[in-house]
Amino acid sequence: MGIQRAGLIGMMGLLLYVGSPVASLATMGWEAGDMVLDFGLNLESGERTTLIDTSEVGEPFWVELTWKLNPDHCVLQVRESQGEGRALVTKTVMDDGLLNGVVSHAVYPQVDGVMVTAAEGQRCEILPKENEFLVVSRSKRAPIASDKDWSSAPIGAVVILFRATTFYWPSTVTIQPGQKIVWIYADGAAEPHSVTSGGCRVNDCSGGGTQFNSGLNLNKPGHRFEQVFKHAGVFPYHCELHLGSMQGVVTVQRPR
Ligand SMILES: [Cu+2]
Repeated sequence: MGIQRAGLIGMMGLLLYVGSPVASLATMGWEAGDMVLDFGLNLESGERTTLIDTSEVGEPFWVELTWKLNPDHCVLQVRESQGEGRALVTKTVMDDGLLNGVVSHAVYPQVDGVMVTAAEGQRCEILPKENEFLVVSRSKRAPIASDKDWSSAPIGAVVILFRATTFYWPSTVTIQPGQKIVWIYADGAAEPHSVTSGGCRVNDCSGGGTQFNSGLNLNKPGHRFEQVFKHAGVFPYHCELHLGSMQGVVTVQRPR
């Protein structure tokens, strides 16, 4: 799948899909330094690989990390320079909880490098069948808050859009009234997707988008769309581009 589609580049024992350095992709919505790893990482016990650092970027850089990995196997790290002497310090990346731990998230304003290390005695891989991925974004992305007054609503669920034309995962979620769902783009392909309200009869999804619609704007790694659901009900949705394969349902119900 992804190998033919994304054009994987082998580097230091891992395969990764790099956005901006490939000039032909620059027009497809990718921004400098964006990177998605959705498989191909394979590190032996204690082995470390640098995903991106200042030798590539030129100067310390802002970075946003979104990931779902086995924390017992893979340790995500950043290197920062600290103090007067700008001594380099390597620290383990900690989930800031923005996405409720369903998917891990962290932002660092100025790092010298992003690395992954396999824990002692473990092999670090990104397993597609476990829905694992790692997104490294170097451009800031404001969530598209469709309902601004509610942007601080508690997160009821996080849905991952990935492996283009495949699906939303999980495709069915249940939350409580007043909670929001965050959809995250985590695919190595530069293919746009949408989150559009409305159910489909097989491939006929006409009349959708009346309740919420991201538009076909989800095409960058780490890109997000969020929607708060105030009222109980069943809310099917779909992708405007992949009608048959990308459909999901949000059920909003009061706790019993
Ligand atoms: Cu789609």
